[in-house]
Amino acid sequence: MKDRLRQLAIDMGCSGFGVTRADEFAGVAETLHERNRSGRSGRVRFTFKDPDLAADVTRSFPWAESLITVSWPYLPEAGTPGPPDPGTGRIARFATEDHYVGLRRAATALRDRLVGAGHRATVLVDDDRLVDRAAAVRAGIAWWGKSTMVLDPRNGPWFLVGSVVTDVALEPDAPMRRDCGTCDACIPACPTGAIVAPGVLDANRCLAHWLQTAGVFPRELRIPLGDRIYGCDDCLDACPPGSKRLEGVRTGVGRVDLFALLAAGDDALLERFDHFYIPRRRSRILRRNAILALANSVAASSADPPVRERALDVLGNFLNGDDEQLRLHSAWAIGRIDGDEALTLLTTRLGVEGNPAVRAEIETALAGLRLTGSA
Ligand code: B12
Ligand code: SF4
Ligand code: SF4
Repeated sequence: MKDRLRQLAIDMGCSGFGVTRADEFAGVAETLHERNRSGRSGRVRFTFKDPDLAADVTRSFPWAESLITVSWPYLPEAGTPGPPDPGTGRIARFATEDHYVGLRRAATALRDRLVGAGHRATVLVDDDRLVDRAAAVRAGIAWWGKSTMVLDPRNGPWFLVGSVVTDVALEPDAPMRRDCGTCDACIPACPTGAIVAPGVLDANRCLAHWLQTAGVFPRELRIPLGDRIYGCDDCLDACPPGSKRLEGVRTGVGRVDLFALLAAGDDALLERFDHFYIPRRRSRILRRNAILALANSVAASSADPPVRERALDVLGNFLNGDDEQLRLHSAWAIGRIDGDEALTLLTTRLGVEGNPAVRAEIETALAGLRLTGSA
């Protein structure tokens, strides 16, 4: 049966297939608890919500005997974003489209095959009840990289992971006998120093974490954010085992017109980016990200004056809008673009702004403009 399941997974497009016993993952609950205690789990919850549950599938599925784990490569389809034209933003490759669709379809086919043969089986993909990467490592389809990504020799880190938990006792595979060796390229490649030690991520410094988290985007991460609006690939781009996979990918995929994004209404926005994980489907998070990315994209380039003016126009509307959080981020963004018009926008708003946090942001932006000589 295992061979037939493997063949089905490969036929459906999976690149890796492995089996592990459904026993508790040693050390994983402790790591999750530690990340919660130290605050390194950041604000996302998922598996961190209940570490003991996430580290042991038998707590959720007392009948579980085996975990079948598959990997789903998303290059070359995911592409590469192409030149950073002013006024455009970029989406990390895992989210240029819903690459989970194929993975879920393959995992569902495995489940259906098991259920059809009279067994119990449930698909677990990005589920709070399983640490996907721990399953991939123990099922022998990947090794744990220092970036905390799991890697395989063919795809490097460029794949998603999913599992099927079942009551069939399948022959387990041996874990892969590989590791990163002396490489540590991902650690200095991270623009914010979020990989604080090999295999240890501080989510509070990770751009991918903040791009899907509500609230005020940390000031010290706003410039390193660059033109990203969702996800970050820097530690993956730097990873030598993945470099072959990056050759010949389509370009221009994942570039987004930020002006169009910021002009879109809530429904259009959430529909277009339906596959993003956005807490409580708040379009405000996407707009916040786009405001910061627009400022960085315009400020970092030799943008034509009309593009700068257009950006300041759009940001000025948000600065004078109803949403105090978008006002706050726009104040920073306008200060980042700089120039006389930026100064006028900020000074005028300060005259009427009632929210203390927004006022403070405007004052900081104005102080920055004075330092650069705009005032
Ligand atoms: C929470 C989460 C996030 C959070 C936190 C990430 C993190 N590192 O924990 C944020 C939002 C930051 C995030 C970002 C991304 N994510 Co995410 N995320 C998850 C989620 C939901 C849970 C992850 C989890 O439980 N982490 C728990 C902690 C404890 O795991 P850990 O840090 O890896 O801990 C282990 C290692 O440290 C290792 N270890 C300990 N000591 C040492 C020492 C050495 C030397 C080494 C090598 C290892 C090692 O053991 C620990 C476990 O015991 C999973 C889906 C799922 N349900 O599993 C997807 C998942 C991990 N994400 C995924 C992806 C694609 C991403 C991004 C690449 C997306 C992007 N382009 O922006 C980034 C990558 C950032 C990064 N460097 O990890 C994929 C990863 C696929 C892969 N090939 O690894 C997953 C598996 C989703 C999926 N189903 O495919 N993610
Ligand atoms: S996803 Fe980006 S910010 Fe997060 S650890 Fe990797 S390189 Fe650093
Ligand atoms: S960049 Fe090097 S150290 Fe980091 S995950 Fe890839 S192979 Fe491992």
